Amino acid sequence: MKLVIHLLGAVVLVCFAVQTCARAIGGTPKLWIKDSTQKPLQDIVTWDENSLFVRGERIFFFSGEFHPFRLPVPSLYLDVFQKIKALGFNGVSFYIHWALLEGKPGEFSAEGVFSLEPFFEAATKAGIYLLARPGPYINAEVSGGGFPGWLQRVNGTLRTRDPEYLHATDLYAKSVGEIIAKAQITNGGPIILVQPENEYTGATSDIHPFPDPVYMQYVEDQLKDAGIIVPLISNDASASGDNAPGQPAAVDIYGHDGYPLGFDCANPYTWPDGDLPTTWRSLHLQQSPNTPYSIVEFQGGSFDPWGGLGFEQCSVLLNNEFERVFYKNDYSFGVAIFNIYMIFGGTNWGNLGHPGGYTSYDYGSSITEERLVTREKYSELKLEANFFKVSPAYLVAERGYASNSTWTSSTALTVTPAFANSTAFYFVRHAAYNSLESTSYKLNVQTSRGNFSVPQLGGSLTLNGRDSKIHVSDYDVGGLNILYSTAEVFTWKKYDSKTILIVYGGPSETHEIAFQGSTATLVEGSGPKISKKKDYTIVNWEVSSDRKIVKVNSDVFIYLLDRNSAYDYWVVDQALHNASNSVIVNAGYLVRSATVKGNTLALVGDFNATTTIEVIGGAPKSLAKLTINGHSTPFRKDKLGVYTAIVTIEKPNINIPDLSKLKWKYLDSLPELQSTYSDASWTSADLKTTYNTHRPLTTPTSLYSSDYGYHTGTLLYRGHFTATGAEDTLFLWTQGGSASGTSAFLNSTFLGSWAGTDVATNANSTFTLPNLVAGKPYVLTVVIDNMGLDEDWTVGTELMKNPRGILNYAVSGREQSAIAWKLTGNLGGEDYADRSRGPLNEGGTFAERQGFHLPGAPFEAWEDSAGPTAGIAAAGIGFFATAFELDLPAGYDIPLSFAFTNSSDDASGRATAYRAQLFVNGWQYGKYVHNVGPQTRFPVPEGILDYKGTNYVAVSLWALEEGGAKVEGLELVVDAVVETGYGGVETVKGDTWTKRKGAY
Ligand code: IPT
Repeated sequence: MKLVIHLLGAVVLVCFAVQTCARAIGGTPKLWIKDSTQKPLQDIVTWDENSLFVRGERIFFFSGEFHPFRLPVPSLYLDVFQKIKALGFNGVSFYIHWALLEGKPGEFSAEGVFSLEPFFEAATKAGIYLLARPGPYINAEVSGGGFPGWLQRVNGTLRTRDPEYLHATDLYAKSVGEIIAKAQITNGGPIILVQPENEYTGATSDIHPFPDPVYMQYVEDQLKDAGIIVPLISNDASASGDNAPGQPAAVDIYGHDGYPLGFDCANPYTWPDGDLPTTWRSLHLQQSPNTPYSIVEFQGGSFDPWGGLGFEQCSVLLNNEFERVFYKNDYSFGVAIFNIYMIFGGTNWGNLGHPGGYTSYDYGSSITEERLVTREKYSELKLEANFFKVSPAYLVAERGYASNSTWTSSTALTVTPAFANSTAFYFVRHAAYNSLESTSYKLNVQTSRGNFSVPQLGGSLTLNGRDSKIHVSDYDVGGLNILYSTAEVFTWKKYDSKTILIVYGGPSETHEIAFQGSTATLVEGSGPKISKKKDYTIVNWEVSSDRKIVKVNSDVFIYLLDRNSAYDYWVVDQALHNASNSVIVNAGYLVRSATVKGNTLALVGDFNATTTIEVIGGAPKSLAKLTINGHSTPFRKDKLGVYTAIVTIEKPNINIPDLSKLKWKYLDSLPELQSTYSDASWTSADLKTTYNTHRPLTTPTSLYSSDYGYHTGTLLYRGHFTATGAEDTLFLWTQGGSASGTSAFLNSTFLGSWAGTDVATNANSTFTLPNLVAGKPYVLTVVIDNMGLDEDWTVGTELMKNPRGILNYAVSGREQSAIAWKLTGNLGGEDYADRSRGPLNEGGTFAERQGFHLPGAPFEAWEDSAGPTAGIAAAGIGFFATAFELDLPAGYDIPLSFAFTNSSDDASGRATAYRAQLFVNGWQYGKYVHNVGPQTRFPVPEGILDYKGTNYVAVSLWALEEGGAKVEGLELVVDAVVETGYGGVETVKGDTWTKRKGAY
């Protein structure tokens, strides 16, 4: 329970579980002011009170959050987009991380892996619309919440109208605004929405007025001045109505977010009472009745802090059941712009994260950090999104009231109906949303053929524990009226020759569907009761894994599936934004694309096992050729006109090096401890005042690293003094953020360390000094781990300005001013050396300053070593490097990870304190804190690893204890082997090593 409090500020915590948080963080909910509709500035993306329109076509913007900066392999963007599109989504929302693009004030650069155009191109290729969220503040569990470290020097309150702050944002806003503007749909690009700021919702009481309309308007004008004309949408942190149309500094479309189950993955089966939102629809009608109901971030997983429980556990808390209950509740409110945060989390490589998180940003999302689609929540989401793709009535339906008595026979259930002309949707859940009961019920449907209590042919419906269902009545399936269906609709499609409808239910449930067809026969499977009424037919069955197909009239086929089987079905559009000729296939792991050309059908997909493929609909009339991932595949046609083929998987030979058997080289990475080391080139910490307006100095000169341009990674300080002999102890107050550590040395003597804990953001340490000789010069060396800069969620707290470095110090018997300090972080500070990997990737250790983590480093000349498992024998920092070849077979997706062994807790339960950084071809792809955890396995994507070439891997090992430390084990592991139709992952070419001028 220790976890989240310090992450976002206590104010936010109130809201984690309560929907009444509007009052806590946003003040009184704002009411809508009449006549507040804003006019679009272009005519391609428009909206009404129900939904967006793109080129006049009404759409449900169904989207997932995916941050390009958390996957620095541009050739993999399309892979992720295709996996999102395959869910039945049409959108992606993305943040832009300012700190990566303007490392030095006045120098904006979005090149190489930071260039956004490849992201836009891949989205276009996949048929994905984008919602761009450039901040300037983004939160997002990134360093500074997106703010570059140099904002610690701004004399003005962040996220307010203070001119110095506003001015600081100008170059970024203009530059990034123009990049976004070029990619708007009006210019042929994928961007259809832009969000200014992010959750501009919470402030300390001294910020007046709040929300500050002058500030918000400034941010909106920056975007508009850069040429942005697509609608602006907000992301209020609660349904408070801030900046809604009619309010000051209004956006075009009001949106808010919601994380109803919070971020405590410790108890993944606990759904606290009252956590299900119930008032959002009515608040929407008060706050923004003329805009589509928009949830711009809805919980798709959770972050996890240092010392947390790991993301698998978060994926259990926010699992498929969570999606069924909470997302369906959102649909009952008529959500029409819906963004799941995150759909693919990715990786906090290269120090881009904040101190409240570790390297992985898997988030427990539908798509794993390894880009796998194996979690059940991915499949569940596919069932939901596909339903809305074929249910246009949903968007225009009038929302009814939630009731415990009108629509079912059980008061244990709450049903929220929605009506569009005759079509009705019934969103059913347990009244106690977290109930584990299995509740039997009959549903009261109102249809064009009368009112029925269903099922009519016997049995009853069941809502089994944490579940929610969408029943329909008078639902149009290409001209066939479905009078009602208690089974949920996955998809339907009317082809020239036949119509396919696929419905599903949970295991062993009874379901009933009634339709107005004249004949109905069972053409596959067994069991259903079929009963012909006057002018309609009823089918009633018990769900099992044995598929049933009912043929209605001569050309409609209704597939009755169990949910697990439905997971294997894919609806693949052939056109980018048009579902009119989509192909329905039953194909297992993943289908990326389907293309019909003449009599050929080409399928592209991924297979993790030998799979029987069925083309249910959309194949050419007389299929002559079927290709799967480019290979012509034999097929047969069955009596229903379904084409069947088999993809046989042969697991390839995969040769992965045993890292413990490689030749490693070793270099001392704390040469500062040697008497011959010169820090002449280090930065003198000579500022008598700080630029930091948040924390006054308690030292004679500033020791705040950001005052000197060092904002990332390990920091080092050197304190010179001439002894009087009276010195006994050294007191240090150091701050690096959660899980940070500190080690101190006098000359080459180890004084001690603060090993760090998950929650401590700073530490007071007192070290005993050896006897010093009067008149002799000494030097203190202090190493501090900067875990990233804090976020700035609550305006006015200025938490982003929490300094890093030494906050205070004392050498007993001496004035503070007797110590003359120098410091360093990454070489060059804001004039960072490696432009290709950006301003945050490297920190201040010797090996990093020299660039020895980069491929091409002269490591062959270093000492032979058995590698990180050999370790180092005393406190200090060692640097181990090796190189190996990979030659992995083409045609497979083979995600790899570096796994540290951690079973070394000694008998007292105490883990040796050490920290390691993993560099893969120059990219920092892991920060391992052995004594804090939880992450031990670090996925590294293809493209960072060269799967057909030489890979340079380095591990820095900082031992914080007297006796040094050894990495217990380090292995390269294969996370999965998936045959894939996705080709052409290009290895990212980052800068290689050259001797760095002036490196010290
Ligand atoms: C919301 C932020 O908008 C988003 O950037 C991210 O930090 C997310 O939370 C948590 O992962 S803030 C909301 C929890 C109040």
